[in-house]
Amino acid sequence: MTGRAAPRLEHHSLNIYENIWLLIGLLIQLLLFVGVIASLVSGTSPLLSDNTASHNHLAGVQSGRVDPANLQATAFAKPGLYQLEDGSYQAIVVARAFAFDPPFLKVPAGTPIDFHVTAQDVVHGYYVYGTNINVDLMPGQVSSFRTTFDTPGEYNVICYEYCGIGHHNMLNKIIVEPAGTEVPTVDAPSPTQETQP
Ligand SMILES: [Cu+2]
Repeated sequence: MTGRAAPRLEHHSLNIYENIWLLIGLLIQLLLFVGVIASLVSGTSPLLSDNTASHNHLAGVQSGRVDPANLQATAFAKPGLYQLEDGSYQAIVVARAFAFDPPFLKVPAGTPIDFHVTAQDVVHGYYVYGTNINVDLMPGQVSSFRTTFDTPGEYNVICYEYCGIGHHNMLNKIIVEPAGTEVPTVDAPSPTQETQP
């Protein structure tokens, strides 16, 4: 008696496997398509949203970009914490080799704060230790996010992108004061107001 050949799959069952495989591929494509559309509609796509974190227009910022060589003419001329007319807070931060400006930031707890951070010279990072805030800073690109510190205390900020010989010294602090404490703000026109050059 001769050994039986391994059972061969019928032609029609092969077809079924192919169809299942094709269906998986189509589902992945559909998911990607829906994801892209949802991202466009919700405005989470960073290239298409124009500083939507605060829905405020920052002076000198066009499509999320500033001229890093001329920050003096933009909202980044005077970094620090601002309180806007509606009472909300806005933090303006500039990173340059090898320091952050302002050197530390005092903010109140329990209040949403709109951060707008940019780099002046090379790529830096803005990582607030112990939180999920970790933002890449490209020269001239404005990184915006809104956050609320619930727990008062000191939060260390470190540059998270190697930026040169002084990178390890690029430290900063966010001091979160108990809710209701008055914090110093920049005594200057709000950076959301257009300034005449
Ligand atoms: Cu660095």
